[in-house]
Amino acid sequence: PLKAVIFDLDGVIADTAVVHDLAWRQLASELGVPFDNATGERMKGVDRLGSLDILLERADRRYAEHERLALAERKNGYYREQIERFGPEQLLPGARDAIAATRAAGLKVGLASASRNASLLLERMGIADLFDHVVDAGRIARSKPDPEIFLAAARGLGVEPHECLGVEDAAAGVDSILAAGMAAVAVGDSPALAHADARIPNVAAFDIKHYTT
Ligand code: B16
Ligand code: MG
Repeated sequence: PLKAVIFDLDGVIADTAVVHDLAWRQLASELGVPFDNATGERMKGVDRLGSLDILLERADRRYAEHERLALAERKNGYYREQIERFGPEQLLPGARDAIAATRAAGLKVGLASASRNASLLLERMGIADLFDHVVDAGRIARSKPDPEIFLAAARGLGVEPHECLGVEDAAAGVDSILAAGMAAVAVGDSPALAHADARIPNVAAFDIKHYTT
């Protein structure tokens, strides 16, 4: 039986995908590196340095480690400037209800986010109290699509992976959930999400009854 639901943050609960995208675009334009929609799509669910590597694939020179760290830090500054102003308005429609309904059904609720800004976002949006356990990129060694982050979330919740359902908007995230031995619900209509067990257009369409009966 299902005992827990583990949500992704960016693109599922919080309206941050476009904020990340704009911050990366700003950095790309400063570096004179081309950036298109496909580049942005590939970065979803990928951690900060991994995303920078995707951006730099089209750079005309190599960047040393210390330069890469400084560029990642610069992008994070642009991102932080925006999320400092975040409040409950930036919750995606239906997100709070989906989490509350999951709790009301007697299930545990976890968060598995590649973002090191995850805790700050939960606080700003006023939903930190709704999670039984939060795992972000700062607590794990291997990023999505590796299963580590979802496995760590299950462990923190005190449940087995096969008792969990993961909810993700990114292909790397769905891969991570499935590799962890969990059922995956994909949010969005990207063809890259076709391998999930179920698909919903957005988190407002998440109905916990659908998975518990
Ligand atoms: P930060 P998620 C991911 O969060 C985003 O989807 C991804 O685009 C971003 O690069 C990553 O967090 C790292 O974020 O720079 O804040 O540490 O979707 O796993 O919640
Ligand atoms: Mg996401």
